[in-house]
Amino acid sequence: MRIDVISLFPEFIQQCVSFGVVGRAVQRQLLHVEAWNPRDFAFDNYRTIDHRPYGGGPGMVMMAGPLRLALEAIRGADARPVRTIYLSPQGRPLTQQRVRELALMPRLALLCGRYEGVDERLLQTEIDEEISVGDYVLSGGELAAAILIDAVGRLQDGALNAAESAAQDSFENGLLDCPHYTRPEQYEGGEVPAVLLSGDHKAIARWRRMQSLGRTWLRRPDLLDDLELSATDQQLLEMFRAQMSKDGK
Ligand code: 4H6
Repeated sequence: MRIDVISLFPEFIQQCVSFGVVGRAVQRQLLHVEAWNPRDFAFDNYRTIDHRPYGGGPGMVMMAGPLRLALEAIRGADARPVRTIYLSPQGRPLTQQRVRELALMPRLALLCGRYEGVDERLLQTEIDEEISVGDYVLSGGELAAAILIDAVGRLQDGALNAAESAAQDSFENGLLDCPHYTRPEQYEGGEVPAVLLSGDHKAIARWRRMQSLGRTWLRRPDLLDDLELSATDQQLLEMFRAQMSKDGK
């Protein structure tokens, strides 16, 4: 997969994809990320890419012209079709479901806004999809783009090793992850749940499923609305609730 990013801070984008799982995917050539500076497509000697907003008001707006030229160069850099995405607070909230779909595309082009954003006419004519990474405001689209690249990059075939693939099952199944424990057995008075030390693999799997269900119910009940729980899952959730009221938590 190839991802082109239009950003006033191309070095930041390159840095973001140089570590961990995604860095490894880039090294293995499962993922290619190219960053483009709109200033390189400006029309004047000052390399101007922004201007004052029509109608007045504070701040500046990124001009359509240089961004269109950048996108044209990006399209020409590879014959495969490109899906163009603008990262903004006005976008549709990103979900793991959409991440899975985007991860299958041959090419993405990500437009990172700065200042007050981008001239609406560029968005109307050049952008396929507007995405938000959450209901909060960032000073630029770069971190949002980095989130999207990370999420789709780690899903490229061969990016994750066996252990990492297993670990992702948790959110993939629509539930929150269960708690995890490692050495030492006693830590600052906190104990490891006895079942995890029992060696009873079926009991451990049941406990983890119960914790996943219980935590989703407590923290993200909205996620349960989208699921059809099996009879076993409903029982496990009942057990979680019963234990909670017993423990007075
Ligand atoms: C487009 C339009 C994405 C991009 C405006 C980007 C949050 C998200 C930006 C802006 C982003 C998200 C510029 C508006 C700075 C605020 C860049 N913020 N902003 N939730 N900021 O995905 O001022």
